[in-house]
Amino acid sequence: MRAVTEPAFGAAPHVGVVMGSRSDFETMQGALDVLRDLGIGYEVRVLSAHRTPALLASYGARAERLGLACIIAGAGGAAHLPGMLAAFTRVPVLGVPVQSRALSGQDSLLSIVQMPAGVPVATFAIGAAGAKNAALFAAAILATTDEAVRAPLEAFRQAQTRAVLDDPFFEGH
Ligand code: RP5
Repeated sequence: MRAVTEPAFGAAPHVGVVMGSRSDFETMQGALDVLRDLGIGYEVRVLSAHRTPALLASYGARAERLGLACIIAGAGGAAHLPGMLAAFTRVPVLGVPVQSRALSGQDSLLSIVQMPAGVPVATFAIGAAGAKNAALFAAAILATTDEAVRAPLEAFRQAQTRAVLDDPFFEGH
């Protein structure tokens, strides 16, 4: 298994970021940016439920030993990656439906969200918003036990609120 273009960030990876294809990278970059901004360690891999099923199985089986607190898994089309990973590990899987060309990501969303009872995948919005929110959700999980994550996450939320309140756009309208 090898990283795509991003090296592992931070001393020990805490979040696994995986995607079904190199073509998903542009979408998943949003998750990496959020994790980096919050100082959260991560590792990046391409794993395909269909093209590299054995690799997916071995990654899932080793997820706990790798020290992953959760796995953000993005895939498009017949997006079986998050669900299959969830079948192989007890580490929480956060699924990101990548926007497909043919069906605008509706296929990805339905493939990821409609899991059978017993094998949960937390499912996020289609595309860029989903990737960013999956990373923020991963941060929220880590923040329950790690002050080093809680503080920057809180700062992000406060800055986001301030940006809305301080927006001068409507002044004079
Ligand atoms: C899925 O098929 C991937 O997650 C990707 O979104 C989609 C298309 O993959 P490529 O044909 O671009 O490699 O498995």
